[in-house]
Amino acid sequence: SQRVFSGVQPTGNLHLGNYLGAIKRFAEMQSGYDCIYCVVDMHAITVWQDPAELRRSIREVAAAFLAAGVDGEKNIVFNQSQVPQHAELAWVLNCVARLGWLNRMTQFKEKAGKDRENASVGLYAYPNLMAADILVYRATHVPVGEDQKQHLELARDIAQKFNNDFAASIAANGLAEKFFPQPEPLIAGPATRVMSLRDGAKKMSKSDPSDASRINLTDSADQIAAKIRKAKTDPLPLPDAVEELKARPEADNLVGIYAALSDADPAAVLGEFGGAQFSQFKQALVDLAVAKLAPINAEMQRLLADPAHVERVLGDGAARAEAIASETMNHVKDIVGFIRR
Ligand code: AQP
Repeated sequence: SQRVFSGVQPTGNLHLGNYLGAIKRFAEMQSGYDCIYCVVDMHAITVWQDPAELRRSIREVAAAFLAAGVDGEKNIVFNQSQVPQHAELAWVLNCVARLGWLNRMTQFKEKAGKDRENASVGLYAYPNLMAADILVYRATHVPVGEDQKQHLELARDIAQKFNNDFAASIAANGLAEKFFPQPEPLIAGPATRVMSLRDGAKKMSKSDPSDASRINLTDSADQIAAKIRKAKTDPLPLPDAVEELKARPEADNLVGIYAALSDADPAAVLGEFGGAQFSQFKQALVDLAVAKLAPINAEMQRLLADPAHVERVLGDGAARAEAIASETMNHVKDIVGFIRR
């Protein structure tokens, strides 16, 4: 069967990149797949988080999933730390993945910065936990933004090495040869890498110190309008052809955002706005962004007014997630040679 897994970290400032690259697509995939969406709180603590703020953020990400149209009853919405099999499988995968593989991860290098000796061991091992998140459900498809591509490739390598290292034991336990399927990244559409509104060379990110660099899902209509009007652009009018966007990163970004929000492609957007001045295009983008994001924000606030309800959705999702994850983990224990209770 085809199963989707994906996650978002509860690290504050959910933004338009998280929405277009991930959360919007989570909702869209529900029609074709059985879907598991996770608030990855164990990933969040690879960098220190204020405990009260972390709890607030977990509810906020869950509310964003639901407000964007994810059905928490038909599908599974939960937070990672409620399902202990993620950590259990991650340990086994720590022993499968090679140091050399992790040493190549560019996100660790970026996030650890110059003071690498002082980064947490968790930040370094993060991609193994992410592989466990996906593989514990034996998920086949993972919708993510472009920045997660390398981690997905690592998850595929880990799955394959596990299947190879334990091939004889997998067979002896009467299990399918490809015990872990190769999870396929789904990185598609015009907004797989939404860029900062202040710098077309940097990705829009939760941790950018400039709030003007991103549109937060909790921004008011006025804040959205002000940020789009102030977004960096070049002085030329919009081009007619998509190829001409390549050398113009800021224009490319705004056209991509417009395309993703209107479920169109960039060529269609330029068909409408080619030759227009940015002032005109930005006004259209403000109207579109507010029309699409304001209802999501309003629904998030409505959900967050009743934290107990959000926590019930998470708890109920966790119970259903654990039923799947514990089955995989029992097989894994048999495969590696542990004795189970
Ligand atoms: N700019 C982006 N464009 C498209 N997709 C994006 N994603 C993140 N930024 C963009 C996608 O959102 C999902 C959840 O991301 P995450 O919270 O798990 O981790 P992240 O990539 O670390 O998010 P940030 O905002 O970039 O945080 P910081 O500032 O801490 O680095 C993922 O599918 C991701 O691809």
